[in-house]
Amino acid sequence: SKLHVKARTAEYPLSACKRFCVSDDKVDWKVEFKEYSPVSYTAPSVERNPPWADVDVTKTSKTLKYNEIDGKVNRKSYTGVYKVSGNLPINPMGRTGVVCRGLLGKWGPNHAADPIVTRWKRDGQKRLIQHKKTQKPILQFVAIQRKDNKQWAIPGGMVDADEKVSVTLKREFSEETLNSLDANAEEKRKIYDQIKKLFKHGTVVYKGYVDDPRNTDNAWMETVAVNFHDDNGESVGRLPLSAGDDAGAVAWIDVGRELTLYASHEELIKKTSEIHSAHW
Ligand code: RP5
Ligand code: MG
Ligand code: MG
Repeated sequence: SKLHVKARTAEYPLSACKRFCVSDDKVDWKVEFKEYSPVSYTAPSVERNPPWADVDVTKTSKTLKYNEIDGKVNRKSYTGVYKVSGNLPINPMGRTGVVCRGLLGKWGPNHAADPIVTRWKRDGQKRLIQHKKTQKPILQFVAIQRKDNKQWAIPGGMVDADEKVSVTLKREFSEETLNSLDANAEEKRKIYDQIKKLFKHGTVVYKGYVDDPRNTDNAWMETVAVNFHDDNGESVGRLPLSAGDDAGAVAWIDVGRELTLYASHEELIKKTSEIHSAHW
């Protein structure tokens, strides 16, 4: 499926590791694939055992509570109950050509949250701009250019241990798009108040598997994508943006089918344009 393509393209990000080739007809675990011999990869950043990573279950007898809330870590999948083979969770979307965790810290689902902040594109008189072809108003969303691969993306991030998704959404948006703002404490407080207000009313666009290039047979990304729309462009739509944290650049980008974005973000933005009957 379209949702599982980048997760099996040849090169694994930030490494020399090449995925074992899995053709479209061999993705499904139910299809026999005797020659399948995926490469094993755990990034040095994960092997160092940082606080955000699990123990290496291939090296200990410790078991994790898969498909459950395991202490402060949510190991449930939005896709349903996933299989566990031995003590390794199995990617519910199929083969990826890589085993172990790669760049991901958690075995099984790695939960993220994606804030999709939108406004309407307007002219100098603040009138909505319609697309010449479709006659539909054009939506804009806040995008960041990721430092790791230079691709444009929604400013999402991982849900921290014990963190509520609603908190992750605000935190990641602030860290990645407003962090290094050249504003004094008072101005920053005002900006944060506006974000808090806008983020009170979100529309869930998607919950589920993400076609992320870091996915493996035993670890994968899942997200909750929520749209926060500034309809009159008077709140967050007016904020000065400033790239911070994992972002190399930040911008309001026009929504349309010619967009190329990181992971499954094109799909998420397309769904958002449908919600608002905007140009696509
Ligand atoms: C994607 O990776 C998610 O959709 C989210 O945008 C992002 C989270 O990972 P980091 O930005 O923390 O690397 O799969
Ligand atoms: Mg991020
Ligand atoms: Mg981040």
